[in-house]
Amino acid sequence: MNSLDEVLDGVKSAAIAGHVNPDGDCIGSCMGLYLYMKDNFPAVHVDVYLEKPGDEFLFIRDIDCVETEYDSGSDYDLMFLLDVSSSDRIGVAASLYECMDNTVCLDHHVTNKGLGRMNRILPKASSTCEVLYEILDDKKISKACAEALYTGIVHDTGVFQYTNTSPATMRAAANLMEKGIPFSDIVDRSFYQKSYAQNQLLGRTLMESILLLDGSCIAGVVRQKEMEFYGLTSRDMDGIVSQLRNTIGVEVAIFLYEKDSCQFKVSLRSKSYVDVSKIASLFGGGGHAKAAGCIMHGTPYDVICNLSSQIEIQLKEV
Ligand SMILES: [Mn+2]
Repeated sequence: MNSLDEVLDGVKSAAIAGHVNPDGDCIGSCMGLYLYMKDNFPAVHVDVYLEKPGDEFLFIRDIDCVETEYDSGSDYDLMFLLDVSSSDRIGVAASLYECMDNTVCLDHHVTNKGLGRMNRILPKASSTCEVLYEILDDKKISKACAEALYTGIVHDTGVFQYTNTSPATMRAAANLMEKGIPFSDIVDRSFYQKSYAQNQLLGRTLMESILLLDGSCIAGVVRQKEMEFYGLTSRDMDGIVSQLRNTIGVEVAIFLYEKDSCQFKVSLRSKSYVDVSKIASLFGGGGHAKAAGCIMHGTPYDVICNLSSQIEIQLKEV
């Protein structure tokens, strides 16, 4: 698959779907593709299915057109799966996927085994937005589409910081910048800006974090009652794990937040040599070498012990 044109040949209707709990890259790639198709393929009917995007993404054009529920009466010639690594991660359009034969998956998760009938999965790419950008015609990318794609690249590279950032990433970002997008505002508004309550919880989580494995691992936990106290939800937890990872001497950061009683969403980040996607996979999750996640059950103590023993195995291999 080298271009979107070949994928859309003969297609009259298409659905675009991202993953559960959509992040900047998921929203940016879904909206980027949606806007590109609206701008350049007006004859193709296109719908985008996502869980309600966070307020920090409201600047993206037509984000109010996102469908947050799938009506089983709607059918399509083609379904795009963007930034989705496995079928259990498809968000609101999961039941559509089950009855679709013609599916195209664009992704960069190393754990993706080929979710679509056609796949473009590039584990070395910074983001799904970068994977998508490569099959679009740059001349046909509007400013609004460029804003969406730039947002995704910014989010998945931690503002061009993580090692998944390559010269190709920078070239794609530079070309998007040429469209005259407000790049500084996009970074500030969608990535760095936090509410007062989010900062309060971040500070508290850092204060109560613990160091393990001689300081090479750090763990932070947020319980349900704390989220309730600050009036926060799961999507407000973004950024806590990367702040934990910033600690000098730490190779792996573990962040847990309680989804249900004794059920935790686990985020793992590593700095240089531990492959956290392998650890997340052991517990039924997935992701990338340096950023991965899974769901685990038990007390925070049990969960952290189970994770840290796996981390220790990899630390000893070095
Ligand atoms: Mn991504």
